Amino acid sequence: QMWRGQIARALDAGEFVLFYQPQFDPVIQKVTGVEALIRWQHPERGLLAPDQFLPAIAGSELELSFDAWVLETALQQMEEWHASAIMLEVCINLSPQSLTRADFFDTLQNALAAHPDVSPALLCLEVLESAALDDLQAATQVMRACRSLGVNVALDDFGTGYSSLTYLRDLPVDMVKVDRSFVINMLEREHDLAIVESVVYLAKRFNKKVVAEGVESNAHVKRLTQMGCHLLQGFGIARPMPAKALQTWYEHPS
Ligand code: G
Ligand code: G
Ligand code: MN
Ligand code: NA
Repeated sequence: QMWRGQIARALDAGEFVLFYQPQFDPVIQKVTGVEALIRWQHPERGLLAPDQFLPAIAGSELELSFDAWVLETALQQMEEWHASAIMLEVCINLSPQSLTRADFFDTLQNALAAHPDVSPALLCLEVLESAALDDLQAATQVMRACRSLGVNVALDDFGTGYSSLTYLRDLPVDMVKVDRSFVINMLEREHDLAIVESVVYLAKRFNKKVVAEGVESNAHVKRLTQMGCHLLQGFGIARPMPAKALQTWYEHPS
């Protein structure tokens, strides 16, 4: 069991890193964006995945510090990539509570102001529908405020929560991410395929960008491209990787 104190200390000690997983546009055959995924480079335990430490801080003030750190780190990375003419959209994951807190808007505005060379249009905030579920009105307001700064908002893990269609209809989001649990087995399970096809169709009817996660094979790429899915993300494209590796991979795709 990780204690919050340990995690807070590790954040101060700079032990967290962002990995980046490419998002591939099958029409232009190019990677146009990445999702930032946090990892803990623990001095004794090695590289830890988010599910090994994020649950321990869920709902706490410390979780808000992580959101701010992720935002700042992503913007610094974008600035660095821009200097190498790498103009990738960067999607970050926000904790559910940030979405319903008015002060997240100030955090975002200040962070963007500190990085004037980064285009807000290249930043995307991934939020869970469960976050909106807590307080739909507050979430809608925070999303609108964030979008007024020019950043994009994506509904993450779509299809796994409750009342998904209401959220798709009512929430001011630019993008929908089809949860990987539907995508992974869609080539073997007719019902999973039906869900993926329906979500892609609906998202497009709502004029939203649609991203499939869990794209594990070339067969997935082919089927999702036929469906008209805008962006593909998964091990079949590339695994999440450190910033340096991402840049090398992007400049010299294998
Ligand atoms: O990277 P991985 O597949 O292990 O991520 C597992 C879960 O952790 C995913 O649901 C992802 O959304 C979440 N996650 C990854 N990075 C972050 C982050 O920086 N902040 C938050 N709040 N969640 C994250
Ligand atoms: O919940 P969220 O979508 O943010 O989670 C992203 C997580 O999914 C990351 O931890 C990443 O490692 C994982 N992931 C990314 N691509 C694949 C994939 O193709 N298959 C599986 N099983 N997991 C994936
Ligand atoms: Mn995500
Ligand atoms: Na997701």
